[in-house]
Amino acid sequence: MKNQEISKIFYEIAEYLKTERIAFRPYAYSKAALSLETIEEDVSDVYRKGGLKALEEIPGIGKNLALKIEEYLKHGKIKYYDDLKKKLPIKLDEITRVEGMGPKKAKILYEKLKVKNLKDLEKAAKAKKLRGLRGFGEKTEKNIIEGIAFLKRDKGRFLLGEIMPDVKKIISSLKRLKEVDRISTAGSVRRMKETIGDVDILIVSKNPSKVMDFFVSLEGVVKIWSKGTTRSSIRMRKGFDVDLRVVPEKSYGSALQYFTGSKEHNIFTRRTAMDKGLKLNEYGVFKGSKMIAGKTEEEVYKAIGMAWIPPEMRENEGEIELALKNSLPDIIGYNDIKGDLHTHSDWDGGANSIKEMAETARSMGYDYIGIADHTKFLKIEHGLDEKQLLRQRKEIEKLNAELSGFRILQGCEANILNDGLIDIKDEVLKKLDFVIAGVHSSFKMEKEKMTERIIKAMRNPNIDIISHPTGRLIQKRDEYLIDFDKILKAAKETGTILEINSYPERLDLKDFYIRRAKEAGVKMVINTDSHHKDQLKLIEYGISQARRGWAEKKDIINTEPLNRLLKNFRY
Ligand code: DGT
Ligand code: CA
Ligand code: CA
Repeated sequence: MKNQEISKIFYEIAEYLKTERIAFRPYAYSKAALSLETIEEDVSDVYRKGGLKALEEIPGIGKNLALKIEEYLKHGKIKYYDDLKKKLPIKLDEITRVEGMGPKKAKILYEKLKVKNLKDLEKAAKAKKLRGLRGFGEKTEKNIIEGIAFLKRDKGRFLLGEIMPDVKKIISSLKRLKEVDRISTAGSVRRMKETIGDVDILIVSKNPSKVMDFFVSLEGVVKIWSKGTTRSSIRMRKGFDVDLRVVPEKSYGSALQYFTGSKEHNIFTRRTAMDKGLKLNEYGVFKGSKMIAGKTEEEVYKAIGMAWIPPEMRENEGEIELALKNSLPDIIGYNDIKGDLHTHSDWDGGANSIKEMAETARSMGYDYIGIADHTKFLKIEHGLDEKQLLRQRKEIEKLNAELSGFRILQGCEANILNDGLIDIKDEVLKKLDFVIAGVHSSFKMEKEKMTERIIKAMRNPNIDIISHPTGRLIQKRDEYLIDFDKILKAAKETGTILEINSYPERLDLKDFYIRRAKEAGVKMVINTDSHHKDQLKLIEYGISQARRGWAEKKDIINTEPLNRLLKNFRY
């Protein structure tokens, strides 16, 4: 699909333009890039069917950008982009992946030190050559070195949300083969882990060589590591590997159990089987030489004396003990969410109007949506001030009057300032249906101060939800320092709800904290933080994270119908 290629170029153009002093153009490009990345249709098809006009109908794409897309579809390149690259011949996307390294800084480093890529940057920072340059101090230099180390640490792993759409496509093409009798993902993908080393797929087939021929010739395969009748392994263009195994029908359940892992979970299940005088491996459960189970996972778990365990829980965190007592928690299901409370509209520069966001939410079967645009402290995000919020309130009331059986709620995502105060006046916050507050600045505070800052916000009775409570960006930025127990205690006292943000690089709260919140009796909400209507579907990753954190339906407020949901909000 060309969408990803063009989107990547647009993102890069935005970065290049940010090195210059042009106010709005970079923003237009990144908005268009986001739009291309998230729409379902292939732009080539859109263009083939409706030409330039149809391209212009894609949200965020105007005349000028439509022409650039056309140019790429016709000639495989965009001259404007090539010219920008010639002017500044550096690996801008690589360099700006380092937390704290923006495009402007990258340009300065190229001009002063000829830094062209990550390697040059690391060398220069370690040689202490950055300090003293405009905008660089000893601290920035240290942050850059840390940022580079961070990038290296997770090398070779991919964000779940980054590759899941590809995995789904691969599975559905394989499913269409008549030679495929059964198919499932296994490994970390099936456990919905936040990052993935490689993708594992299991198949039952009477004609494995046909399946393997098809598998290694899938669209997007750039390398075939191995090809056999029971196992093949390929690399996809995005850089990740896929392992396909064909297993006998009678062992499908035990193979699935084995290859789903985790390894730690498997070690414990195998030991449990041994304690009962049984043998468990990828071929089945055996009593002596007699196979007593293997066809389905349910019968495998049953044979070793435990309840079937949802894959997201298989991390050897105590789930096996509970399964043995048949007292696993009844974790939230993928269809339990009734509405998304953290979405952005075009009022703060999101890609879609409030109405479009609401229509999409409704088409997903939701009962409500919360519009929670950024507020004024965040100038780069076009944050709304008090007046705009009140105007938006009117628009939402008007839209609601035309709707029945669905409700748009007005919230906002206000900023928790350094001193714990909120950047919007209380009398306006009071008028909204609910208020989200989050930390969007000064991430490097001391633990105690950061904890106090957030707790102070929680004590403001207008604040209902804390967004992405730990601030981490997977593979990019560590969480900020907080005393999570204190945060939980304050949340419990004040009735503040903690968010599970579904954005693939956030997944914040993460599984470990979700379990602690649940144990402390603190309520949570699963939100997407969508800036585009097509991102509403990211909810799947928030739900999987909640499942990994053993959250039940009753722990998550947006599983409740509207009337009950509203009771969670204080004002
Ligand atoms: P990843 O790929 O790093 O994200 O993580 P996984 O869990 O997908 O690991 P992977 O692909 O190496 O192996 C898939 C599953 O196969 C793993 O979750 C459990 C099982 N497995 C692999 N190697 C071993 C092993 O040495 N012992 C046991 N008990 N299980 C294994
Ligand atoms: Ca794997
Ligand atoms: Ca594997």
